[in-house]
Amino acid sequence: MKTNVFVKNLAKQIKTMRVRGAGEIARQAVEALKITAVRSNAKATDDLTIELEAAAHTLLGTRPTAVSLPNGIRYVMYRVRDAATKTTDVNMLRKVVIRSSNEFIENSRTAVDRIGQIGSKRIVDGDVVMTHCNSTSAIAILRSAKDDGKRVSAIVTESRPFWQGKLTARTLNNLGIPVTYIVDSAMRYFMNKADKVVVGADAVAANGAVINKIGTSLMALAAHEARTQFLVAAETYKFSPETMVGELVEIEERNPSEVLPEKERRGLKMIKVRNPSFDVTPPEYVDAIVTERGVIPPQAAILILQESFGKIPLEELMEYRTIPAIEE
Ligand code: RUB
Repeated sequence: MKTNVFVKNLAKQIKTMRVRGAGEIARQAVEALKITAVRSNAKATDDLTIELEAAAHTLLGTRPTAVSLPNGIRYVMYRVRDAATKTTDVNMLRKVVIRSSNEFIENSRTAVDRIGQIGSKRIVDGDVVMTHCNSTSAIAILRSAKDDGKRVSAIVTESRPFWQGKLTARTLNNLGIPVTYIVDSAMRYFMNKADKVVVGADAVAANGAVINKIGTSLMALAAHEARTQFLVAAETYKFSPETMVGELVEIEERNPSEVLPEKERRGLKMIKVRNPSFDVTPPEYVDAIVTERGVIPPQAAILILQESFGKIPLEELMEYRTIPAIEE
């Protein structure tokens, strides 16, 4: 079964990071499932299901680390599969896709707002908050704290090689939050100027380990050394169910050209460039995870996972998981 053009285009945008950030990837992937259902000419529920499975497969092959992507797809596809056992009316099934997609997207946006409100309670007037990369949820905390009347300022790292720090700095600037913009390697130098660190997450493992932009674990280490509180802002759909059975979250390794352009590498046969996009921060370095359900210690991640996925059979969970990106 071929994937439709809309899904193919979105897959390309995710791979090339024109669409990026764990929450946004999930929302757009789920929206693409909805559009697939709306535009489909399928006359039978089986045919619509096959089209949706093909779209899901293409989207799961885009980027391997953000667990929000398979979790968003699971949210819709479990409901589709369940409905397909109960109806042969293709329009009914289409409605299930539309309803569940809208529900996921709305819940996701509400979750980010809730994280902002909950996380803001952890920020005190005058706090300097260090952040890394570009996380909607981490920014939501700073925005809420400002809205709550607290004077906050931020230290923002560039987040090379993709420079997501520029997006964060610009957004905070536009919110009227003062920013000190630094190179990644200055994070330890500035750590004792920060009262707190707030970062986002691409995935949270069952043991509370946090997977986020490369450099996050260094920031956690520096925070630990300086006794600076290290907070993670993560919606619960970023918690990885596979890690409950000992699976690891795959760390995406991107094209070396993002680090060193090909023309600069030409002829330098002894140089190999590595470009891991994420790293793993062990739970010992995480003080708390701010979720839309409340603030939890990293050790309680397993409880969130059991609550969210405990009733789903393992083989079903394993069916929708990120797969290595397919080069086209
Ligand atoms: C983005 C990144 C963000 C998380 C959380 O990496 O590491 O911190 O995805 O973002 P990339 P959000 O730019 O490689 O996608 O809170 O917006 O979901």
